[in-house]
Amino acid sequence: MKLIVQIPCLNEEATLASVLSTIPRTIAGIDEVEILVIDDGSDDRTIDVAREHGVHHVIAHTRRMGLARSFRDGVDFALSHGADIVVNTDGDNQYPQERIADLVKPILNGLADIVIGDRQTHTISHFSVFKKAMQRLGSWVVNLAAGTELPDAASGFRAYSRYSLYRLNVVTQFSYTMETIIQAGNKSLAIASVEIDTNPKTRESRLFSNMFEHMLRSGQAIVRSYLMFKPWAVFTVLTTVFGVVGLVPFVRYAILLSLGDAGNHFQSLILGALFIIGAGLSLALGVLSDLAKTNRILGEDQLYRLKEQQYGPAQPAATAAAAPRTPDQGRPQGSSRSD
Ligand SMILES: Nc1nc2c(ncn2[C@@H]2O[C@H](COP(=O)(O)OP(=O)(O)O)[C@@H](O)[C@H]2O)c(=O)[nH]1
Ligand SMILES: [Mg+2]
Repeated sequence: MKLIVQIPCLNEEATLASVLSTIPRTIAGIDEVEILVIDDGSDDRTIDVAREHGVHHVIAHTRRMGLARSFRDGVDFALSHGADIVVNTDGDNQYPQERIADLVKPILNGLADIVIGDRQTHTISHFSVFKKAMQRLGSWVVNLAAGTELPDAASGFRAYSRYSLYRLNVVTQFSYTMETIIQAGNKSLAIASVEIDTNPKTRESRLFSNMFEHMLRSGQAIVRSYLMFKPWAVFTVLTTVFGVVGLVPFVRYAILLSLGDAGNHFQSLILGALFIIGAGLSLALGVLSDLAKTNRILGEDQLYRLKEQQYGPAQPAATAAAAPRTPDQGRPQGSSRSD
C-alpha cells in the first residue's frame, strides 16, 4: 500500500514547513508514505521550502493555473507513481496532518472510497456566525445534489482511494471539493467522515476574497455538477412550470369565450404563448442534455479503462483478485446503478 500526501500550494513559504513536519512518515497498514507538493506558480520560496524539507515530488506550474487544475495534476502524478491512496491537505497548516492515519483507516478497512475530515465548522472560533451558517448551507445544498449526508462538504482534508480517483473526473475550475462530492454521491461511491480539529488560523483564505464571491462561485459549481447528473430532472421541472403557467391564459380565454366574452385578450394570450415556447425549449434542452449525459457516461467508462491501462488495476492486486471492480459494478456489494 502506497500513500501519497499531496499539498497544493500558492505562496505557502511561511507555513509549508509546519505542514511537512507534521505529516506522519509511517502509518499502520501503509508500506510507503510519499509527499507531493504542487506549486501553482508561487512567487515566494514555496518550492525551496519543499525541497529543503526533502519532499519526494514537486510539480511546479510555470504560472497560476488554479486549485482544481493543481488537484488534477497532483492526482495524475500520484496515480502514475503507484499511489493506492491519495491524501490532500492544505499548505496553510489548517488541517491536523497527524490525523492522516485516521483519515485513511476507513479506506484500508474497505469501508469507504473517500474520507472527508469534518472540521466541525460550528466549533471553529475564528469563523463568524455568518460564515458558520453559510458553511452549513453549502453542505446542505451539496448533500441534496449528491444524495449524501456529509457534515463538511467544503473540507479539503481528504483521503481518496485509487478506485475513487479512477471514477472521478474533475471538470469545473472552481470548488473541486464540492464537485467531487456530487460526482461521488451520484456514482455511488462510499464517502465517510472523520471528525477533526483544525489548527489555529494562519492567514486569510486565498481561494476567495469575500464570502459572497465564494458563495456565488460555489453555487455555480454545484449547479453545473448537478446538471451533469440530473439534467432530465431539472428540465422536466422547468417544462412543467412553464407549460402550466403558459396554459393559464388560454384556459381563461376558453372560459371567457364560453361565457360569451370574445373581447380583446391578446396581451395575456401572447404571454401564455411565450411561456409555452419556453416549455418547448426546456423540453428540447432536456432531451439534448440527457443525450449529452449518455455520452458522458460512455466517455467516463472509456476514461476508467484508460486509467486502468495507464496506471494499473484499480485495487491492489490482492483484493482486486478477490473482487474485481468495474465502473458498472460500483462498490463490490449492494451498490445501486450508478453513473
Ligand atoms: N494551486 C493552487 N492552490 C491554491 C490556490 N489558491 C489557494 N491554493 C491552495 O489551496 C489550499 C487552500 O487554500 P486556502 O486559501 O487555505 O483556502 P481555504 O482553506 O478554503 O480558506 C492552500 O494549500 C493554498 O495554498 C490557487 O490559486 N492555486
Ligand atoms: Mg486553508
